Amino acid sequence: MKALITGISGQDGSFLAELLLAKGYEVHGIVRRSELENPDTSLQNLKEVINQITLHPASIEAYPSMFQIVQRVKPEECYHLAASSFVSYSFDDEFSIFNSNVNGTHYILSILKEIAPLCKFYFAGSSELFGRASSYPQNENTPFHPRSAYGITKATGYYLTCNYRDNYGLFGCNGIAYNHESTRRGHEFVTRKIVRGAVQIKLGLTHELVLGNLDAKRDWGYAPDYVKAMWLMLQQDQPDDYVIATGILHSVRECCEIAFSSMGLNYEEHVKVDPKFFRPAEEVPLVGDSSKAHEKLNWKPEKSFREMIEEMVECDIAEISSGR
Ligand code: G4F
Repeated sequence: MKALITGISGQDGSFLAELLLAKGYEVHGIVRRSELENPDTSLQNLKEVINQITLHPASIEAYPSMFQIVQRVKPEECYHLAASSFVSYSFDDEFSIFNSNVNGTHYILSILKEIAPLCKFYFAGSSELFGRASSYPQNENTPFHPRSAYGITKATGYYLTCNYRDNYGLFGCNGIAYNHESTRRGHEFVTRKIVRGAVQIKLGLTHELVLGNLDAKRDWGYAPDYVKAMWLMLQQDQPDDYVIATGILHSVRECCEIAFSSMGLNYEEHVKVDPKFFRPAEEVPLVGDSSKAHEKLNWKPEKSFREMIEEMVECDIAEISSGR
């Protein structure tokens, strides 16, 4: 089986590549040319598997190069994970987010339709589709109400995938994944920011961590559990859309408590709050109901929030202590 992964160097892409290799797949990935030029930093997540995969340099916003890659690889499964993924509530740089997230998705769908119509397609949707949600927990029938540029682009990708499925018979699936984290999470996201800050404080490298709203809550899962769900979706007889979530809310404060206390520290002595990191409050919490994935895919999250944060702490202690 041959798979093509866009965004292979990211958190989800790298875990998915490992999963597919373990299942005997031939794995191809698309990366930016600049990443190939700086492999030690940009391809860090792929270091264990770099010699077992084929990387193709391209920008997902460039139709001709994407066309050539799909023509060359002829994938049987395509996982479209590449996106500009930091949620921008201020609509900063909205045009480039739209360009990569909307055009990139549209180009790939159109190319598959033209030259690989039997290729199964996974689109990385997001809980940000629900945005200002009307009810909770959200499931596949909850109306979308995105309220960020990012959320709007993900809603567009979702509908593009549905349309290629309905109108052209493409095997396209949308995964509506809630927040998922790991030792490979980018430093701008709050779990990694907390873990990294706590470890730096423990090691005496800094003395405080500045965060936004400590009472903000999220449904946080473990990224390796979530990539299993992506693969499972493409193994079904029929394409469909699934919410992937734990169904459990935790606060930013709880994350601080776990990370700091695992190293014998009290977060209250080190964490400061700065309103510049605040976002508009959610009246209805974003928490998912993944019963459909449980029933149809036999999928359920395995690692707990506490176990995940403690794993991230251990990893960052090792990384920072070895100078990485
Ligand atoms: O870690 P975050 O920045 O993730 P966010 O915005 O929920 O988005 C992530 O999950 C989405 C759903 O899967 C994805 F679509 C998206 O691509 C991304 O992966 O923020 C989590 C929460 C928010 O409520 C935020 O307001 O943490 C709160 N928070 C509080 N202080 C902070 C901070 N977030 C960040 N990044 N930095 C802070 O200092």
